[in-house]
Amino acid sequence: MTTRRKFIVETLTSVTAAASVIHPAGRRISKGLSSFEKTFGSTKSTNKPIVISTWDFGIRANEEAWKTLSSGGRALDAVEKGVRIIEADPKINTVGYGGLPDRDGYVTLDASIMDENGNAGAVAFLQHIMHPVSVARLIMEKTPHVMIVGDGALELALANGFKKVNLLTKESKKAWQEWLKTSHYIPVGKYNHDTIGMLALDNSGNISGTCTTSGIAFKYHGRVADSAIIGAGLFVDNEVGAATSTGLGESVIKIAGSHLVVEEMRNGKSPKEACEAAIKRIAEKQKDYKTFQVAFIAINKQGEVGSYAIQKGFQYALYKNGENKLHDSEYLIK
Ligand code: SD4
Repeated sequence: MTTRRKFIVETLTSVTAAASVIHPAGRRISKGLSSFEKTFGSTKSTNKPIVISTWDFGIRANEEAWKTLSSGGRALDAVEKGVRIIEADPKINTVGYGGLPDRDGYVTLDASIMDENGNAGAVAFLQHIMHPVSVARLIMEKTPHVMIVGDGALELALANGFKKVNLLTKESKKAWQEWLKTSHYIPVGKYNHDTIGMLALDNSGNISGTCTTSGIAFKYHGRVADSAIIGAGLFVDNEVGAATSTGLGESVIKIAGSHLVVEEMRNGKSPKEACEAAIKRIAEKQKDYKTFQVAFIAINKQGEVGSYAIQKGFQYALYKNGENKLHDSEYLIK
């Protein structure tokens, strides 16, 4: 006679066996588990909530995001609030207010956001608004579109209560005037980038992400790069995970970087392995890859994280289990 306990164990074993396949790379991956997981919960350990973001200023952004996450809030709210701290900081000259201008002296901002339902919003070539992340969210939630740029985005923001501000600080203006003396443009500089990308998994198990930047300093007027492009600088698939990037945006766009990272996770790779695969794709396809920096960070549904960069020096901030720490990323060029 089958006891109830034995029946449950046997049922679980057969459901698990039926629902798991061995990936060619040897990792056991979950396939079609959603009804199983709905009934019995995840078979893997879960670190929730968790937030990860790029560079050392990610520590401060994580701190803010954690307030929302630790009180049971939504990952979408957490990532928006987190990166707003960096957007508003005039001392950070790569994001939002205080960002270095383009070659003509205009500060133009790019941002994107995605929620757990696959909704996406993006804004590019936006001037005079301190919080492009919130404009991206506005576009996602209040318009039928994914991306609005330039004057149209500014008009939309102003009509929805955003304030018009001068984003060019004294310091950034001075740096631009200094640059004008030579007008030497080095978009491929290894260190000319510090975009903030942030990914979070909330207590409900939902993932959201965002990416926001003033882009590469002294870029062409009108230049838009990965941070505003869904699939390049940011991608979230709540069934699998999320990824975001920093570094030379043109390079990331050419391989649809963040989407590639998420697809690699879907096919069984860990977040770190997936980031590494995307960096290796750049190295295979772009001959000049040694001359610039690109880095990805990623998170999966189980709350595992990872990162990989082309060059040494990339760091990411990770807040989990109540601890907020800066980590050195692994990288390709040793
Ligand atoms: C861009 N990915 O615009 C961004 C650069 C970056 O701080 O990381 N900027 O290409």
